[in-house]
Amino acid sequence: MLSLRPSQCTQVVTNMNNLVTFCLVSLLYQIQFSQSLLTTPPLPVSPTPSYSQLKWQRLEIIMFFHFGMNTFTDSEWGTGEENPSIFNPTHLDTNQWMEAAVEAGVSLVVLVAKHHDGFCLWPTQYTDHSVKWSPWKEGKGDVLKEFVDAAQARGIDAGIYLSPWDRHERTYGLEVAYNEYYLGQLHELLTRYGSIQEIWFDGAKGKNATNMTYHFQEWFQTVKQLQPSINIFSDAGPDIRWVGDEAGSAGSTCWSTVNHTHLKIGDASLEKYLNTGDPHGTDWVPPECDVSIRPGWFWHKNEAAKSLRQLLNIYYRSVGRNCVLLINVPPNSTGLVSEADIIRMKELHQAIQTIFSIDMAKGSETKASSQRGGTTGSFRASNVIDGNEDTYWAPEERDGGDGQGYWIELCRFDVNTPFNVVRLQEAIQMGQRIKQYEVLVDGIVVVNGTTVGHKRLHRLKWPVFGRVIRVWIKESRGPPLLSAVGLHFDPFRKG
Ligand code: FUL
Repeated sequence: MLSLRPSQCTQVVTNMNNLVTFCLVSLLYQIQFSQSLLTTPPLPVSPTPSYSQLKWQRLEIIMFFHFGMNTFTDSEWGTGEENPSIFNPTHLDTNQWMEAAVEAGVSLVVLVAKHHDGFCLWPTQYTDHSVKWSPWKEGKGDVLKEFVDAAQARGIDAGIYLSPWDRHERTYGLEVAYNEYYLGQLHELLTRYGSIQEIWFDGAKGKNATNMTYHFQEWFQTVKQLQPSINIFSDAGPDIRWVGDEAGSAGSTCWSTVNHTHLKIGDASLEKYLNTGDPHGTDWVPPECDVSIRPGWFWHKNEAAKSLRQLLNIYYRSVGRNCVLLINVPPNSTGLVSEADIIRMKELHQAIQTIFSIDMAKGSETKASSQRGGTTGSFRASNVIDGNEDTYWAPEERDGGDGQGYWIELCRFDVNTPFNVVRLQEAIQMGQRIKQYEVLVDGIVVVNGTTVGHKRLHRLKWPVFGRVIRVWIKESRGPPLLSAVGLHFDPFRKG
């Protein structure tokens, strides 16, 4: 008789006889199953993401380009009094910028078309404070057009940042006139350059800035009329929210949901709320973590890129906490991205691939507290290791009713390969549900977590050699739906 300890896998086919029996039984089962009806999917738990939000979330890393007057004046916030004659990038090459994006495996790039100093990188018809009045290409250039064309040539989507705070524009402070001015610029940006996938409304404003009421609702309405599939970013969404800091770090509890009525653009007291979201939130407004590869947002001669180690930490605290990471790589005053920054982005991409291309959960035997539709149905436990984000494990509705929660277990055949990263992913198309969980390896708790969302990465202090991995979901909004459980080895992790 074969006796198995709990930490051993239970389904081992040892000889030919067993194999033949197994095949026959599965064939009979399949015949019977093919005649039965398919189990329906569970109901989603509201709120849920839109198509554009879901597409954006799966990008995971996107890129920001801060380039403009500040690049030439060595500042971060210009005064608005700079002369357009200063803007003269002798080697501007947006194709080279896109190399940085390609090397980083990024497929959405966002350009700062106008920063707080009001200087416009496209030849707007509403002010003379633009590239049209600069020596660059004798005033015939359009940085935004070159940016969008270079992106498109590589299948990369484009986004735009247009600062509401404008220190140059003389109508700033006049409610109707400035709101109309801003709307006029939005029209230019969203009708001249093809499809734009993201737009940034920055709430930043100097302490002594002129008082001004922005008509955000009218602006947002116009944006959606002109670009229906765009995602609008601001402190308050409506599609993407600011994460509440500029360090690229989300809360270790991070909900994609918030209560829209609690939010106000430019209100610094909301930073904590934005950082963690709201389990009772009525609106799906996931966070984006913006951070610069260098200390400043704009290029400065004496600044250098963050180390790979720092960037990896940022990755774990952003993408690994249910966010999209928006990383800024600022072109220099010649109009090129520094080679060192391109190399660093490439290193980051390669490091992420090194860590996550091998999944030690693959091939495990799976079981769960229950499986909606049974072990061969569409919601079986093995969906968490099939490499497909669209399939997921769903427990039975009645499961979890005993107050013990829900669990799923992976039994690894190869215990000689250690892992030090646990990856969990929820099927967020059905709503974000998980509130509290533990991960146990051979009965020992190695992770205590709260939210999961699109992706939750846990870096363990030490490599672990274990056979049975249990994800035990203790609290959730309805039955938890897991689309992935991954086990990886991070060689960059010291410990
Ligand atoms: C902030 C701005 O003030 C910074 O200059 C930068 O553009 C950053 C992304 O947003 O609010």
